[in-house]
Amino acid sequence: MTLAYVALGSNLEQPEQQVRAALAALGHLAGTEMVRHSSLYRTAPVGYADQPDFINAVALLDTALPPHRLLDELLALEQRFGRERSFRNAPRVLDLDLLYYDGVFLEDPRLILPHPRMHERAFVMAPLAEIAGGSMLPGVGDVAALAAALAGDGVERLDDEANPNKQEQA
Ligand code: PH2
Ligand code: MG
Ligand code: MG
Repeated sequence: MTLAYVALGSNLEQPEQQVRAALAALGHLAGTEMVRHSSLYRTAPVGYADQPDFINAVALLDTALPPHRLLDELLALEQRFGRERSFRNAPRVLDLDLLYYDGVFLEDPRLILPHPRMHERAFVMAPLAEIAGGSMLPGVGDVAALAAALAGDGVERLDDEANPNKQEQA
């Protein structure tokens, strides 16, 4: 069992539906199962502000794919959803970022693990804390504490009765 956390983001073309469809598609990747995923979050854009709010979520996958193969599958899925790349942090139909892969540390031109900026982004840490709150991730830290330090900045959890993984927050 190899656990990998993936961040999802969309702010174009009905982002909620894009993220829900992408969550379903992740569980159908070769050799991969969805373990659980967070609720959807509406989040203010970070980095390049002049664009629509995002819908973000985080998924925990159990995968037989090695890290670069999983990355290839994530990028292929972005393509299938119609992702176009214009400039850095531009609005997008679907962004899938590999956050963390089974405690692996690596850095090459295509992939850095763990994701180097995840701990400073509330749009990643809030949904991650929902599904991995008790976890201490090597190279990242105490997920709940990091998320708490960001204080949910610009992040609002959507009511999601349909999500069986939903956990009430204190
Ligand atoms: N992704 C970025 C840059 N800024 N802001 C929000 N709220 N959500 C994102 O997913 C996001 C962002 C780069 O991938
Ligand atoms: Mg991203
Ligand atoms: Mg990306």
